[in-house]
This record gives sequence, structure tokens and C-alpha cells, in this order.
Amino acid sequence: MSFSDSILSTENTLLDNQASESKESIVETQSEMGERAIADQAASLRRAAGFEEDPAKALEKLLKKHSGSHQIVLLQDFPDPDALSAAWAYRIIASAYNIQCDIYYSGTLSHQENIALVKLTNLPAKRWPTQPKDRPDLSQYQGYILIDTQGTTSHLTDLVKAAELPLILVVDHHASQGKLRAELADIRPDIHATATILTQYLQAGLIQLDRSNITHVKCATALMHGLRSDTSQLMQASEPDFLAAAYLSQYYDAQLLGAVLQASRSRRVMDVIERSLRNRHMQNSVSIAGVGYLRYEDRDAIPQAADFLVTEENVHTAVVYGIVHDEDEEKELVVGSLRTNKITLDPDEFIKEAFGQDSQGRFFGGGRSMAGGFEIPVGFLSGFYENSDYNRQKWEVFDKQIKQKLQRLVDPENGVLNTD
Ligand SMILES: [Mn+2]
Repeated sequence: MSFSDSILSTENTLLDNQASESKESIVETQSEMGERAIADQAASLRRAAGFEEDPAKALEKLLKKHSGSHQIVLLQDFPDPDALSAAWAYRIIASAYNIQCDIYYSGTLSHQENIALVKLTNLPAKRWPTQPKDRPDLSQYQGYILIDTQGTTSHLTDLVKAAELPLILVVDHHASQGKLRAELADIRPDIHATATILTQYLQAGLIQLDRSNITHVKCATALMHGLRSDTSQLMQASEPDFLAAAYLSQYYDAQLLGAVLQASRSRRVMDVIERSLRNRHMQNSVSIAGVGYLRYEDRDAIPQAADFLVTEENVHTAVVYGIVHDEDEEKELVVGSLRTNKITLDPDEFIKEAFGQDSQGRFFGGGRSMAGGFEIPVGFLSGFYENSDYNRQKWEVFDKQIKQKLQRLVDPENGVLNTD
């Protein structure tokens, strides 16, 4: 499958090359492959991408070469703290080399913590305007940068490609998608957060952080939040993540981080969580809940509900889904999230196995360790009608179909869960 044949999904969905292999082999590979082996594999990937030298040195060379240029940085459509903070750090580093960056995402900030992060730190990421007349002229940029994504999770990738902007740099920690025509690709799946990689650049001296510089302090705080949130508050952090956190601890503002983390959930998010509790159905330690219709702005309530359901006793995996209704664009999508704390369950494989591919061979979703997501277009059946039976029937059909697909795998007889 080509790089541009991508799907978009809630959580860093990536199409990896293993997708076509049998499920057993993937599960085995995962459990047998230690951190060392993953690091070795990552190193060979970097070599394959022409990355012979120290990443920070390679980046420095690249920045010097592009000095004086204007770049657009693309994030996944629903950027998380890791993506937001890493992009900001890149922007600050790049500006020291006289490169001006604009950071864009095409979806929305939906999680209350992400909204708080952007507001409290003045994080300079912007939503891609929905009105074409408000959009920036892409010809002002000399190239684009991908941070915490390899382009498959951003609707903007096709736009910059159509504008024939070259891909200058990719910095990511998700599994490689194979061919990427970037001038420089620093893709390290052995590291658990892109914020860690950016922190390493800082530590290598690309710029010197200054404790009396308020922007530096805020950016360090954002990076700390980013790397904590991608490592389950450091519980899944590897050595480089801890070392990066230790470095950031000299610069970040603990009170500011506390304020970001205390952002409260909106009433509508609470309602979705309540619906997920009420509707959950348990089978073989998997909790499955459909939550009906949600507004576009509230779609992040779905992963939050999954985060909550997976905390129940005797539950190792939770899947929550609903139909997200986008009033602006009159389209609907089934959006779902998976959360697991079962080591032998690979969310990426589980979701690909459960929902398969569309007519063009694109998967409806995928994942990373412990988490995954999917998006299924409602297509011709889209359209919301006030108080109509149609809405209820449509939901029931999707609800039943998703349950059927999931329960096939959850069933101990033939499920991918039956691996230990
Ligand atoms: Mn990340």
C-alpha cells in the first residue's frame, strides 16, 4: 500500500507492514522481542532511511541548509500533547536557525487537557480553517514537516502534496510505514514519545534552554506533559524517556503542568462516559460500549470513556464507539477507541483484524501499544434528522455490526485474545 493511501483515525493510527501477517506470528513477535531487539530494529530502520549519523547532528545540518525558509508543520488531525509539544519545540529550535514555522492540524482540539495545554501555554498550533478563503497560501512555504505522524493521520498531507511542497523532515516514534520521501526521517519506534526525541535535540545543544525565558519554561512544561501522556504517566517509559524527563525537570513549571492536568471534563463528556457505563457489555474480560451520537467537538469523549471502562475489575480491554456528527461538513463517522492493559493484545492487529479494509484496501484503523482507534465512514447513510426513527435505526444497525465484528474476536474459540 502506498504512503498516500492512508486512513485517518483518532489515535495515531498507522498502517504497518505486518498487517498482512497472521495474528499468531505478530503476537509472538511482540512478546519475544525485548527492548534491545526493538532498539536494534529501530537502528537498522534509521540506517535504511540514510540516517547514519547522530540524529541531532543530522538535524543541525538540515536546519542550517534551510536557514531563511518558511515551513509548515503538520500534526495529526486530533493532536495530542505529544504532537503539540514536539511541534512547538521544533518551531523554537528552527527559529534559532532563522526558519519560520506555522503549525497546523485539520481536526479539532477536543480533549479538555489539550485545550487547557494550548490556552495556558499559548502553544502556537492552529486549526486549519474550514473556509477555503481563510486558509494560508501554501506557496509561501518551502517545505513541510511531519511531527508525531508519518502523514497518514492528517487530512492536510494531500493538500501539501498537491501544492508540491517537499517533505523536509519527519520526526516520529510510531512504527515505520516503509517508504517516505523525506530529506531527513528520524523515526524511532524504540522511544515512546516524540517529545522525548525533541528533548534529546535540545539536550544535544541545538539550542540552550533558558530558565528565565518564559517561552522555554512553557515549552519544557508542554514537553513534559507530552512525554508523560504518551507513556501512561511514565509507567511505560523506556530509559530514554526517563532521561528526557530528568532533563526537562530542570526547566518545566510543575504548577503549570498541574493546572493543565486539572482541566475538568465538560458535562457532555461526562454524559458520554455515563452512557458508556450504562451500555457496556462484558464478554471474556472485554468491555464493549456503544454510546450513540456525539457532536464533532466531543469526539474525544470516546477515548476518555474507554480509558474509564478499562479500569473496571476483571476487565483488561475496553472498546467504546459512537457516531460522530460533523455539522459543518454534514458528514458522519463511526469513531471508536480501544484501550487495553493486556500485554499480549496488540491493538493495531486487533482493530485491523476486527474491521478489515475498505474497497481501496485502506484499514479502518489501527493503533500503538495499549491503545488504538478506528473510523468508519457512514457514507450515504449520513444525515441527522430531528426526532426521527431513522436516526435510531441507523444507530442500531451500526451498533449491531460493530458488536458482531468485535465479538467474533473476543470469542475464546477463535479470537485473537486467546493467546495465553
Ligand atoms: Mn506520540
